[in-house]
Parts: sequence; C-alpha cells; structure tokens
Amino acid sequence: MSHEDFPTENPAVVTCGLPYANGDLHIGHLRTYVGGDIYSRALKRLGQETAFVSGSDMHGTPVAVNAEKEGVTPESFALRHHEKYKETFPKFEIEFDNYGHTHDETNTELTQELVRTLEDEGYVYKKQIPVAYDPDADQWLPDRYVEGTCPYCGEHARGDECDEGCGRHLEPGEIEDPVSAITGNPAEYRDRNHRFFRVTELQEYLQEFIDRLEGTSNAQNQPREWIEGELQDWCITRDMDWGIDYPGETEDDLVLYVWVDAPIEYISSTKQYTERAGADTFDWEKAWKESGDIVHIIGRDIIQHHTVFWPAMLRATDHVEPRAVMASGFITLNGKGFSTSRNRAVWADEYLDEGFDPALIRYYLATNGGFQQDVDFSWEKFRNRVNNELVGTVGNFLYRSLLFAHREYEGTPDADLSAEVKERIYDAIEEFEAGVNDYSVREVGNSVVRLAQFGNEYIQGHEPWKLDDGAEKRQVIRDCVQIAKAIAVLFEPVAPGKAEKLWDDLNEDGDVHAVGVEAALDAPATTFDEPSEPFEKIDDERVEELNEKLQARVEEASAETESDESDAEESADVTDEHEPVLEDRIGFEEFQELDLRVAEIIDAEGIEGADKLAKLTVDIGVEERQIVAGIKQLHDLDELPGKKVIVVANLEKAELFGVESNGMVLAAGDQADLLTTYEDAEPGTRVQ
Ligand code: B3M
Ligand code: ZN
Repeated sequence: MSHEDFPTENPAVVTCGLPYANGDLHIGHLRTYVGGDIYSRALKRLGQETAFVSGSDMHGTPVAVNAEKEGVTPESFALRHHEKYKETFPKFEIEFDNYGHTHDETNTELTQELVRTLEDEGYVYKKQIPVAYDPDADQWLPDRYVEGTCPYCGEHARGDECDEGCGRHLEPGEIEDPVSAITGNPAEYRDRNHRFFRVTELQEYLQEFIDRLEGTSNAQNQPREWIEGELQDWCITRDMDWGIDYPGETEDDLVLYVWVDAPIEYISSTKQYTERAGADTFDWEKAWKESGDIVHIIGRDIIQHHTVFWPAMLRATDHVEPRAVMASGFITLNGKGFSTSRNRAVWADEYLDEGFDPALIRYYLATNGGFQQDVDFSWEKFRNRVNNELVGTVGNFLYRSLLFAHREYEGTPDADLSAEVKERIYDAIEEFEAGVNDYSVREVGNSVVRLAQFGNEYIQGHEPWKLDDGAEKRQVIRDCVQIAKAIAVLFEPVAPGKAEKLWDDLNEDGDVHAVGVEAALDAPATTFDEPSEPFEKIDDERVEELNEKLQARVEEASAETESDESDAEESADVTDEHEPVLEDRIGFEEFQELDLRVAEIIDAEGIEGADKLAKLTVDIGVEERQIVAGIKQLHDLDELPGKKVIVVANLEKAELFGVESNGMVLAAGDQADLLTTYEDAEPGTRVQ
C-alpha cells in the first residue's frame, strides 16, 4: 500500500524528536527543528491540515546525570532547560503549534493509560534480569550510569546505546564488562524484576509496516536488519526515582524507561494543541486514532526507536502508525564534531547575538545537503551560501525588479501575466510540492532559488531598462512582480520572516503564513512602495572575526579541561590542522602505475547489513564496474546516478560484506566529498 500524495484529506502531524532538557542548544541541534518547521509550513502551504508538535524530554539518565553534576533536582534542572528551549525555538522562527514536556500532567496521564492498555492487551510480562549495580555508591546503574563494551560490535558503549559503535539500542544487562559511571569501579550484575513489552509478537506487523513506511531511505532501510533479525522484547522499566511511575503496584518502585514516555509526548502535545485551539481547528483523536498522516523528523541515531519500538507501541495500543520518518544526518563544525564541553560549537544564542537573521541558518541547514546527509558548518561556507544564493540570486532578483517596478510604475504595471512566466511559476509550485512528497526540505528551498535564478535570467534577457515605455516593458515588469510574489509564497517555509517582509513590500493583504501555494499566481497589488534589500552580504573580515572568536573560545576551554577526560560524548579534535604532507616522495613513474579514470555513476544502492557501504555501478568508458564505497550515510544515493567521479581502475579486487569491489572511488575527508572533474571529460579519460 502506498500512501496518497500530500495534500490529503487527513489531519497531518509533524513531530520533531524531543530534545533532552539537559544543556544549551547549538546550531547543530537546530537541524531537525528547522527541518520540521519547514516541512510543516510547506504542508500547510499545500493546504494540508497540519499540527506541528514537540516538547522537551525531561526524564531519563541524560537529564538525571547532568542534574546530579550540578547538585540540583532533575525536575528543576529539566524545567529550566525546557523554558529556555521554549523561548529559543521561536527566535529561529521554529513555531510549534504546541511545545509541551514529558513531565506534564497530560503526558503523565496518557503514558500511564497507554501502558495499562499494553498490559490489558497482554503485551507486558514480568521477568527477572541482571541489572548493573554499584556496590560502593549503593546504587542501581540504569542506562547512562553504566558503561562497558557493546556485545554486538565490541566498541565502547553506554548502558542503553552503542553510541560510538554500531548505534544499537542496548537492553539492561546486555553491556559487557560494566563499569559504574558514578565511581568508575567495575559494576556488579544483580537480579531484579522488570517489565517487558512483547515487541517480538509484533514482528510480522513490523515487517509489513516497514514496507509501507515513507521518508528518508536511511529510516526505511536500516530497521530491516533489526526487524528481520534479532528483534527483542523491550524492557520498559528502570530502577530510578526520576521518571513517570509505572502504573499500579510494582514491588520494586519502578519508573518507566524514558523511551516509553518520550514518544507518547507526540500524542500528548497534539492533544494539548486541540485543547487550546479546539477540535474544529485540529482533532488530535482523529489524527492519532483514526486517520492521521504522522511524519516524524528525527536525528539518525534514533531511527530504531521510531521505526521499531514506537510503531510497535502504537500498534499494540490501537493508534495510527507513522506514515513517514525523516532522519537527518549529523552536523560537523569545520569538519569535526561539535563538542559542548570543549565549547567547540556555534551556540544558538551566540548566532542570534551576532545579529544574524534566522532565515540564513534555516536556509543553510535545509539546503546544504540532502536531509540524511551529514552537513558541515563553517563560517566560510555559511558566508558563501548567503552571499551567492540568498544575496546574489534571490535578493538580487527581488530588489532590482521591484525597485524598477516601483520607480517606473509605482508598483505593478498594467499587463497580463505572460504564458511563459505563468508556466515557470507552475513548475516551481510543482517542484515545491514534489519536495514535500519526496520528504526533501532541500527541494522545497531549491525550488525557490531556481525560480529566482530564472527571474534573474528573464530580466537580464529582456533588459527592460533599455525599452521605451510600452506594452513589452510593462509585460516584462508585470512578470517580474509576479515572480517576486511567488517567491514570497514559496519561500515562506524556509524564510518565514523574510517572506512576511516581502509580502509587505509588495503591499499584499492578508497573511503570507496562511496562504496556499495557489496565491503565487494571484494578481499582485497594483501599487507598492520602494522595496528594501532582503539580504545583506557577509564580508570576509566578519568571517575572520567569527573564526577567531571560535578559536579563542576553544583554546580557553581546552586549557581549562586539559585534564578532564569526560569528553566522550562528542569526540572532537581541538585544532583544525590537517595532517602534514608525507615526507617520502614518489617518482612520476610510480604515480603512473595508478590507473585513474573518469567514471560516471550509473547506479548506487546501499548494501544490506552494512551501515556505511554502498554498491556503485560505474561506467569507466571501457567497461562497467561494480565498486563498493563507504559513502552510504554521507550521500543521498538516489542523487548519485549521472555524477562523474574519479576511480582507481587497477586496484586489486576486494570483497566487502560479500560484495565484490572492482576498483575504488576517490573521495576527500571524513565526509567522503567525492572527487569529480572540472569540465566535461568523458568517462574512461585517464587522470594524469
Ligand atoms: N530525547 C533525544 C535523542 O536521543 C531524545 C529524543 C526523544 S524522541 C521521542 O536524540
Ligand atoms: Zn555496538
């Protein structure tokens, strides 16, 4: 069964993964929220009834551990961060219809109700399991309180997640060689009674579900190995004080595992929206119990929770299953991880304090790569995107055409829209709509930039400034004003404040945040004032200053934390230096032994069971080759066919994950930036 395209008759719910209320937000955190906001606004522009909801994740060890470090209660600690998030998101124009938190009454009640339903339906059983315990601290060690070795991949992992290795969710008792994160001492395993959710009983359902699931391909594909292979029942209780109490009597005073009540907040938050806005505006019960189109937007590290446990829970409690999961890649800063403890981050507050408009970072995060690709942020790249695309393409078109229209005609000249431009705007609307249906916020943004690009070519090609006043000149300017209006409508999801200002400049009535895409073709207002320049260039000195500030902060923080080993959370190197050049030189003849060729990618698909590997079919001019490359999570594989790359054609054959690799594709750096040709060398051409 495939889903009907958006817009549908159903109420849609767009959700963003709940941020743990445990620290400051940096721009890396914003990616999923910006993505979610753009996606929900785009749906609304298509006329889809939509609720955009999220909330703070208050429970669990990520909060408890940090509160303990500060010596405050988890509740006051989490509430403080919750308030801060609630205040920060709107400053980035991330406007949830409801932003709640997991510790509020709505979520506490709903969570307990759902768990009771799970019990009533026979999905819960009691089982004795070994739980890590720190005898020195006299404390149980749930989740992040214990570290050790992942039983699946052998990497260092924390209690409930193999965060440095295979990324799997780990069940209590699974981690090997457990060590207490409180005292650093080896932990003991002691037997405890816990409650389990029979996920395994839903295996068949999950197999069908995953075939129906839409969204990004990582979310559609990664879960298959979990669902088809080692599906496990899921321990839903923890030995902690902080959390939602397990409903009813339990002998051991258990709370629910944070991953039970966290996704339920998606429902609770929708319910609060209905309670505030009325069921006529949005009916949460219809959305979650009858016929909603539910779209979850998350980071790719929590795919398993959203494609296995959560749908299993929804199914067992008779709720609507997710229609799509969009899982974003990670963000790096100058090619390396963000590091909170090393102050190696661009903080959300800092960005705003620098006076940058939210539209710029929204545009950057949304369009710098496909949603599932990793994105690198640097102030240089940021400047380039802003100056080239927002200022050079979009701003340039808007300002020059509207200024001309204002000066010559005090607004829109009297002429009908040309068929050519009408057609082009229709195409832009279609591209925008296709972006939504392909779950690509990048395409939503790019549809507008391409339209602006067309606008620039159009005005440049017709040179209205050289024309005498007459039908032709009026026609060209009339067309340009229409393109500007279409940009206001279609750019609203990516740059809501800028769209509003443009709408105002165009002297349009009504609310650009409420119109549908059709408004792009409605006749523009006949008069308008002198327009403002929508975007400002960022100059090189500014970039230098920003880099210096960042560098100084990192140095300061690393001096302070030199002896602090507690930085496992986000491993990052402090310096930005590259490796020195190898000292051993090689002769030209040695170099010539490498057969480097231009190749064209014909097909690219992920290799099942391998997180990082993709199988590429490439045309190297003389023949087609199959090459395995470690780029699965770094590139949108669907976009690779047709791209030119450079391959080592005479590398020894190898076999990876049972797949033969006949050559190697060259790529630069951790992000596997693929090498390509500057002009149009044919496949098969030797690189020398
Ligand atoms: N609070 C944050 C994370 O693991 C976690 C998400 C919950 S979504 C229901 O990324
Ligand atoms: Zn692992």
